[in-house]
Amino acid sequence: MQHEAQNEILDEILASSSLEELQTVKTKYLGKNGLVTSQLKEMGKLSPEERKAKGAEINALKTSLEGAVEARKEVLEQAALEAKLHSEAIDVTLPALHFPVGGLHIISRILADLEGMFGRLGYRTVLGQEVEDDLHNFDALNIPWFHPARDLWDTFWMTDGRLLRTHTSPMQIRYMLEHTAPLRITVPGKVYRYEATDATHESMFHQLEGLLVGDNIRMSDLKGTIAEIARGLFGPSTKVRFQPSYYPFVEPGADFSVWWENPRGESKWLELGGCGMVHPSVFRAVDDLREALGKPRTYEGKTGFAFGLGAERIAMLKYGIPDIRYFYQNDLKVLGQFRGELETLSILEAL
Ligand code: YSA
Repeated sequence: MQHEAQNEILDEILASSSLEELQTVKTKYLGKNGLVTSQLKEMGKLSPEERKAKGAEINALKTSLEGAVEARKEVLEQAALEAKLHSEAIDVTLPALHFPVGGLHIISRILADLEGMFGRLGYRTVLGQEVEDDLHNFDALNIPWFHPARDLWDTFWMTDGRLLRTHTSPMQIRYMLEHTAPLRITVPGKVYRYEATDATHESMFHQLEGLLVGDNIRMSDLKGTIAEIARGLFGPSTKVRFQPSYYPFVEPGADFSVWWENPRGESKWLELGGCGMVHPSVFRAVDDLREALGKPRTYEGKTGFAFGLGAERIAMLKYGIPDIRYFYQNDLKVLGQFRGELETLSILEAL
């Protein structure tokens, strides 16, 4: 082959700009049907002397082309590697991506705090059901169907006669049906009221019920417990006030409030919940139901106290939140200010 033609092939090899292109050129000249191979096939027609000379010439061409292909391959592979490294380079000076991190809702945190405080006083957390019946939500709590006190709890009734619990108190009955005294429980959870919403009232909110039953339990035990929890929530100098109040399932009954001062200089008594000494009629109703279930009557002669706290009211008080509706409008600008660490407390699984 003439020198010029050989140089042209070498130029073609050098001009290939990718490994694929190089492979095409290689096949064209060195492949099975390539130029070099076809020249080798032609050699059969030559005389022995010519064959020798031609053979040497073709082999030299072949070696030179193979060398050039190999050299070009190395160059292209290196370039491909560099391009890949470049494209994958990490620029550590770029601003970091922002991944928003979630947190516990403020009400979940209040309930978790309460669970911790009552837990240290020996209370066990139990969960009730949100869909309740007349018997547990009202009748067994000394609120028969004709009792005017039913008006205190505007109720969402379901078409099958059941209702959305209006308070966490039905769990008092359910727990006493299954357990005997002495007992101390708290029941956190959602409750529902068919009422118009305003700055301090929602139609769905959270309560924490408490029940302690034993022997010789007195009103002073109740007052001490509530005062202890209020100070745990709002600080050691918190003032707590009890005022007589009426709940059919306690006698005597009371509402309790804490003295609330905010940075704007406003201050007032803010009601947190209701409480009282468990009414003997409630113990009697529980014993009647236990008897009907074939269980011994064990509550006659027992004494105990119960209370129900509003979790939203506590959060409003603690953080100076002026309107209860902020909690469930899900505005992250509001809720994000109260984000807490994730805790694995049993009540959180149910909320
Ligand atoms: C009373 C005596 C006991 O021995 C045991 C429990 C109770 C509490 C009773 N079951 C009850 O539900 N009382 S209550 O209707 O006055 O509600 C208790 C607390 O829930 C209130 O003090 C208030 O803090 C909160 N609350 C009531 N209605 C609310 C509300 N919070 C937000 N929105 C509403 N609509």
